Amino acid sequence: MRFLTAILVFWATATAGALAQTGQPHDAGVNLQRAATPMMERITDFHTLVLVIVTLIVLVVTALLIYVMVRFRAKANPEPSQFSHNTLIEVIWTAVPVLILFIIAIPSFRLLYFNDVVPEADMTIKVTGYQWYWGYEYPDQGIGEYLSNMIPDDEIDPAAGQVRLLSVDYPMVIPVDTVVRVQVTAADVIHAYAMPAFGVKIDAVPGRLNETWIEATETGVFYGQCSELCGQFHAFMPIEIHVVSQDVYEQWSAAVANDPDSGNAILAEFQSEQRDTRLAAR
Ligand SMILES: [Cu+2]
Repeated sequence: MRFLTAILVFWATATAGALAQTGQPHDAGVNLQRAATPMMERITDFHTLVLVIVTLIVLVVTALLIYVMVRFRAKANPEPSQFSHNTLIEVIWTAVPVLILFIIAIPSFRLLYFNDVVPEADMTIKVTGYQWYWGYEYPDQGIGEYLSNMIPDDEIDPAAGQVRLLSVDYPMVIPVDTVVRVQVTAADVIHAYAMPAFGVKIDAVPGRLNETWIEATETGVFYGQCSELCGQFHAFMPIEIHVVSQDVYEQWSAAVANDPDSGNAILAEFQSEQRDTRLAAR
């Protein structure tokens, strides 16, 4: 019992940590990152449902094993019984797993469909994976492709909120509460575009245009990583997405078309405002 309590306390602490820090991994994190899109909310719910089911199965099977080991041990049964079949039991142990699979399959297929079908999108971003960085292009806004490289360790500025191995020089930027169609491809080898807090993970394949969608429900900075082994610097091509308000997005998209650094200045200002509001709210 004390062991279970320890696990629960550990889990609660880890979840509290997740609440403090959205969009990035944190120490002692055992759970999924906190959801920032309807997609990730559904994935988290489904994960919880399956976790409950597998936990119950493990408990029932363990209890049955212990019961059998104790009740039918050789010492207590010097005369073993000779029967070999029990139709009722055999029907039950076939039917119950089938039923459990059905209970899992129905929400699973619904989730797959929700994930696969892009709702009416307000804008489109084309993402291209390269060895070893990402390129972002905004055809609707006339923003040609710009490249996004990881900031090396010796240039990381923690005071500016930069995170080692996750922060990039020019992040992808999207407005909050907007359906964004994301088209993903690659220019050399297969990469994968993954953003845990958004429930997005999609292969970037040369010569193919894969499609997914994001509808971020809160502003902030979110981090992901390439999730397909793509060579020597696979671990060093992170994805950074800034979710900003609609008018900051418009300012950014107007600025970035001419000068990417002025776009970054707008993002930095928005993030420091957000940090101040969060600190004031404490
Ligand atoms: Cu890659």
